[in-house]
Amino acid sequence: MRLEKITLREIGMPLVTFFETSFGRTAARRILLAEVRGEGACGWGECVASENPFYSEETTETARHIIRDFIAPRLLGRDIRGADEIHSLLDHIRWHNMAKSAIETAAWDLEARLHGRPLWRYIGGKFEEIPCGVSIGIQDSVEDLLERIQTELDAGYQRIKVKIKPGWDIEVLARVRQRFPGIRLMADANSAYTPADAARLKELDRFHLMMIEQPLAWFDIVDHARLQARLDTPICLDESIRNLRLAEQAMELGACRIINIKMGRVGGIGEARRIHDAARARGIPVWCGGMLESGIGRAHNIALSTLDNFVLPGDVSASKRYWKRDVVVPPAEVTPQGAIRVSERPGIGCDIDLDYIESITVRKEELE
Ligand code: OSB
Ligand code: MG
Repeated sequence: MRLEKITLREIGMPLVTFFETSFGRTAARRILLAEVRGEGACGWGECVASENPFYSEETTETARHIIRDFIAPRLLGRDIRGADEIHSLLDHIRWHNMAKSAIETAAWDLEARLHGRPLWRYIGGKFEEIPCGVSIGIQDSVEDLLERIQTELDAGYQRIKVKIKPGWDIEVLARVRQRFPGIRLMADANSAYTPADAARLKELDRFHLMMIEQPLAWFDIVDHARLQARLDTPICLDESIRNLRLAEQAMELGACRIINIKMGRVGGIGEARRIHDAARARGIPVWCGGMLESGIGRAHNIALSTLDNFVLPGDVSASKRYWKRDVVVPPAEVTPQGAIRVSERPGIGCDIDLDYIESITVRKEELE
């Protein structure tokens, strides 16, 4: 397969409602989309980097720079065996996994389309329907949070994730549990705690959470292992899992009992699948995280979630929770039972609404 052209478009999209984590509030996204052309067809990928370097060091802007100046020159015009080779071809570039993933996932879409097969089948997926959960940000009041949870439960979502941070944790979870005693509930701290908070985190055991996600530092594995030894609640790692080796180390040290896989964070579908396989071999379940994606990144997340160790509901939810109008047709839709049914169409399984994308594009670059 030969990649002939990469078109980068940065689009601006306001969120339907703001999203707040322990590191800040987002009201609108600046999303970098990658269109990769080769062998007479096109594939699409999304860069999940945020506008700011608060979740990871990458931003929409650094990703554009890395793709334009390092990734595109390395890949364009080169004969490659397929998308699966891209990860190793980019190995000399340290980190910048989200920039790499934007191009690698687009190449997977292209390759699946060239074979006339849905991406999820092409990568070896099994589930035709994926279970969906939602991630609910920090709200202005606990009342607002309880109302949001009720809305999502009414929509059918199978598990609720709430964001926590010191001061928005024990009391909040106590009220959530009081109102919703039996729901599948989990909490994501996005690295808001330190090992000195271990006693406070231990108190969360009484809420019978499915897991607590990334309580400690984003670069840390050892302290998570120490914390996991003290907690009954399973720890799920998100930010700390940046490649296969780190995932293996986390599992070997007992730093987590569950892994959140985000293809953007690990550099693409190839590495995401390797982590998935390594976790399965150790009996560690995984689920697919979200990064407030447009329909393109969402479609990739759906495809990844069909691999057979994605046994827990992920953060892949309906487009309409994020966008008034999505960039793909049809947008991601969730059944009243809280599931997304996969598409049998080639590639990521939906049409790209190019007219709409062009209308919200604030910057475009064509690399050949
Ligand atoms: O930690 O999973 C996270 C959004 C942006 C950055 C990090 C995270 C999140 C979410 C939202 O939790 C998941 C989604 O609904 O897309
Ligand atoms: Mg997280």
